[in-house]
Amino acid sequence: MMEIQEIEEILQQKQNPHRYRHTIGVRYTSICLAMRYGEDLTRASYAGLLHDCAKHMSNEKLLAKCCEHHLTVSEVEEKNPFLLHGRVGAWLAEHKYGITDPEILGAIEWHTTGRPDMTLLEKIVFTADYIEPGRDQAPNLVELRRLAFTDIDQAVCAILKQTLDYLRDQGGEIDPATEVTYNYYLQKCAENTEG
Ligand code: DGI
Ligand code: FE
Ligand code: FE
Repeated sequence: MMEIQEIEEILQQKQNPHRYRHTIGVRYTSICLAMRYGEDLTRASYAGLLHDCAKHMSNEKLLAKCCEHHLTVSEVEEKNPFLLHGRVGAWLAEHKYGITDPEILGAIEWHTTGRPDMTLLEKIVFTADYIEPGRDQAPNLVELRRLAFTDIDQAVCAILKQTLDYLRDQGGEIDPATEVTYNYYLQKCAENTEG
């Protein structure tokens, strides 16, 4: 596994200053959530730092990487290849940055759509990506940031709802993974409040 500092130097070269600041924001927000929920801080640090390590790639390059390395591409992903930056990022994390921990790789792979029954680390990176301090566009950030440190399942659910609302409003094509994940966490949170 490559040292954190070495990965930081590589990503700073590859990413524009805005994206790199987001990357560092997600790294530290993931660490904070790991402190809150009892996840390993080093794993959170690597997963947060590497989550967008394929974000600088063009749509063509993402599709080419998937083809080259035999990574799955769904119909929706073929039409919206930016959705693949998590899967390609997980591949890079393993083969270029030497990450072997499957949970770190999963947190990178699933950070955009989420997936039902995420691991704690996956929920941490998914949430940190949305609430890191540099984010300022999404609605309800004050409430979401509070919720993230109160009940992470509810935070995941609220983030997915806002993402789906945003996509419907903008006419973005909804990946079934996003919808399935939302329904899963909606039901999970309803069960919890029923006691
Ligand atoms: O890579 P980042 O910009 O930091 O964040 P991200 O990986 O969560 O990607 C954010 C974008 O992904 C945001 O514009 C919403 C979009 N997204 C999430 N789920 C879906 C989606 N876009 C489409 N078309 N369909 C989805 O299901
Ligand atoms: Fe991303
Ligand atoms: Fe991100």
